[in-house]
Amino acid sequence: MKPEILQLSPILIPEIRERLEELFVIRRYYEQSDKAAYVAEHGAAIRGVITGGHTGISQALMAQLPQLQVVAVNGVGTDAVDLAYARDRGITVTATIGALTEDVADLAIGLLIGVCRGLCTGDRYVRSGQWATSATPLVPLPLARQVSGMRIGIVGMGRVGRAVAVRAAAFGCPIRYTDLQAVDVPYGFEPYLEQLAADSDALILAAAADQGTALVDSRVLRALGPEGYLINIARGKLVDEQALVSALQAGEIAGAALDVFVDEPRVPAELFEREDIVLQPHRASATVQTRTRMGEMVVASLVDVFAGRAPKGVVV
Ligand code: 8YV
Repeated sequence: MKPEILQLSPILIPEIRERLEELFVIRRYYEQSDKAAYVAEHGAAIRGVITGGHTGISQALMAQLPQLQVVAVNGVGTDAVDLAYARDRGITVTATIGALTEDVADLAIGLLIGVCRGLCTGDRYVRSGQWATSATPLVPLPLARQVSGMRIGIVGMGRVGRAVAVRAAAFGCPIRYTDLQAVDVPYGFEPYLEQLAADSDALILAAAADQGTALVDSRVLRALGPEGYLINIARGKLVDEQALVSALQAGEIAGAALDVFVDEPRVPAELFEREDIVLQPHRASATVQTRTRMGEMVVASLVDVFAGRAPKGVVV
């Protein structure tokens, strides 16, 4: 009998979907309008869960799955999984560690360039026909901010933080970082985030959000200052979003580029009209290549656990 899997978020790669269908009975929770009734009907037989990094799984849902052996996170963040509860119940939690590092770092740099060079503003300007009809087409938009050589502050020097640093270094950017402690990297460690912000032209958030606290508050934003940019490719909850909106409105920082938000897919409406902002719908890992690798790791985790083998990427 094929093991039954509750799938909490979609997988977009057809080959991975086919493989999952071959190996398991897939119960698509995310497609159900009456989720409680669906779990009441199928919960007792579920042995595995597939979820996304942002979606995670609550203790309440795990509690309705008495045979649950494994939660395979199709992502690297496990802040939305109740890990303590999973550990107590002996449920294995895996993540696609290492699979998405390069893509997330690529997008961090893309966002940095995007906001500093006003790429989305320029795109809108051309598409809307404003350039063609401008009285001064040779000076179409205000001058942008140079990226090469910017002082970059990285928050979280894990896999993604390091990959961001390598890329930023190639742009001739001096790099400093903060983390819980100094790690073995050729960049300067700054224990205080506020100080790092004060010493940076752009702050790039690449930290895990397991503590659930908003590290970037109004003080950090003020320290970043009116010439400073905030880039977030980690988790929305690392930032006090209202403080960010206020800081932008007051001109306390120069701009922000965000792939993640506190209450996705809801984004503060005050951000929509601003030209000093670049917004993305949480898609830093969303390339065919990376999502294929991630999907393969999810399949392997489930197969390994059901075969009694230790899977890769075990978090708990
Ligand atoms: C994914 C993420 O978008 O890895 C994470 O923690 O948030 C993202 O890479 C997500 O997990 C896709 O399901």
